Amino acid sequence: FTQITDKVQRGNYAQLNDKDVVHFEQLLGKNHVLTEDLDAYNICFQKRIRGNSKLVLKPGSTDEVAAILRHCNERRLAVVPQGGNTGLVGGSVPICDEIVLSLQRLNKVLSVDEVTGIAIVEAGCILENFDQRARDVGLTVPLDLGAKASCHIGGNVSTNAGGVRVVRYGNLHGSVLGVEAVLASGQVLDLMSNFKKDNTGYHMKHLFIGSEGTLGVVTKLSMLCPHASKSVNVAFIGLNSFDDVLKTFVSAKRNLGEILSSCELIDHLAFDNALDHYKFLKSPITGYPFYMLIETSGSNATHDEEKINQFISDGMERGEIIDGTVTGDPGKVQEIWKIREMVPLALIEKSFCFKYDISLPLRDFYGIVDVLRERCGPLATIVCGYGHLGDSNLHLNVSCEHFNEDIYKRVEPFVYEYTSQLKGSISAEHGIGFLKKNYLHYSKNPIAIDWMRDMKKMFDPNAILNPYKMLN
Ligand code: FAD
Ligand code: S2G
Ligand code: ZN
Repeated sequence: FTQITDKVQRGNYAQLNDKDVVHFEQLLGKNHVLTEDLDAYNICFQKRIRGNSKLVLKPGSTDEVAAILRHCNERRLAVVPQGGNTGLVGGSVPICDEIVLSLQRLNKVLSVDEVTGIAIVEAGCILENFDQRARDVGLTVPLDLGAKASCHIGGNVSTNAGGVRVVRYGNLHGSVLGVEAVLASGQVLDLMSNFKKDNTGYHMKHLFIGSEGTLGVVTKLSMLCPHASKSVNVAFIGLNSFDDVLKTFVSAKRNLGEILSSCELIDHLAFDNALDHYKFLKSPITGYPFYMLIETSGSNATHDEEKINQFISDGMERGEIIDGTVTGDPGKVQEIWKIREMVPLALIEKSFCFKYDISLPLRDFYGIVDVLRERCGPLATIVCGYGHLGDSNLHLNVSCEHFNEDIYKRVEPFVYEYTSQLKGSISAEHGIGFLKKNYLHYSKNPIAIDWMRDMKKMFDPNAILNPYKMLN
């Protein structure tokens, strides 16, 4: 563990005592109050942070969440809300000894209406389970990311997660219709809505989308789920230059239009590393500097296949696409998506990696990878880039055997300064959490940060919700 948490001064929160534990056991029942074997809740996904929580609480209802927060607020006990604990910015684990409030038990899909497309779901529902329930009635959740088997929809809302379908469905500010959240005081704020249109005053649901557990605990939400597409095709193509990648992206938007549902980029270092690390991965093509995964989702297979095949052959004719494969076979589609999904895991598993999740102007999307490769030289084992080209969201990774100051000084704050100079975002989709809070000012001006602080004080005057995160 890079003991980055050692330098944190514990806030003046109360210490948990036996009376608190008894109170929670009476409230929740003993088996929903954990005081042992808490590593899974204390350690973040990337194993970079180990908190020191002595208590994990698993409420089974909104009222129980409210009762927990009322008690913690009165006692000034710090709390970290936790979903699937797949977050990548250290936002979901304790930094000191905060109580972990796990939403695991609030995991029901309450309703999915195939006529209106509106689903009502509890925050602790695992994304993949939610999507399965939606598919049972011909709908799908307008969000898909590599962590779907573990992340919760409440965690997705709290981080305003992006994923691989934003180019088609937009982000959660558009598809979430309403939320129910419990404030630090224990007050339940019902902002649920079953309508796309509800212009009655301030649109407060947006405050909880992306607030990373610092303003309230999301317990329920309503979401507009599109119809699952009858015809899904994936093109996996090899290209020689980033210039050709951009041209191909423009052509995809122009010639695939309304059926385009994903446009992902993988550079050869990220691609080769994934195939080298996971022998089960099978790729129809290899040996190119860049790969694009372009997915279409439509309602007419014949129409779609014609369009995507035309798109590929035109791109090859212009020499922008060198090689590629197109498939609508569900098994092969899965196989190709698996390559993209395993890219980040291969990097995390292989060695230490500095991870950057940044929004950059599309023309500058990849330049930073070459610049960093130059800057790090032999200090880095891999400097690679992949991500959501369709959203101008690059995932830049600098890998090295072990964390070392030399390389750290070459990448930070350089990456953030570079991003800020291009007016990009230092966190495109993963949020700020604990790991990025010292860099917030690269993407938010001081006045905006002051207002964020004022809002935090208004919603959580005792600062018990997810302390040490997002704001210094
Ligand atoms: P957690 O990690 O448990 O928590 C995340 C944050 O939300 C924390 O601050 C926590 O306090 C807060 N929180 C959680 N639940 C609640 C709640 N109910 N109420 C209030 N606050 C809450 N992210 C992307 O955006 N796009 C991707 O493509 C993507 N791909 C990933 C791939 C892999 C392999 C992995 C491991 C992660 C990936 N992520 C991605 C990051 C992560 O999955 C997302 O941030 C996800 O939304 C986190 O959901 P979670 O339930 O695990 O939340
Ligand atoms: C992705 C996952 C984690 C990372 O693969 O889309 O969001 O940064 C990322 O590699
Ligand atoms: Zn991503």
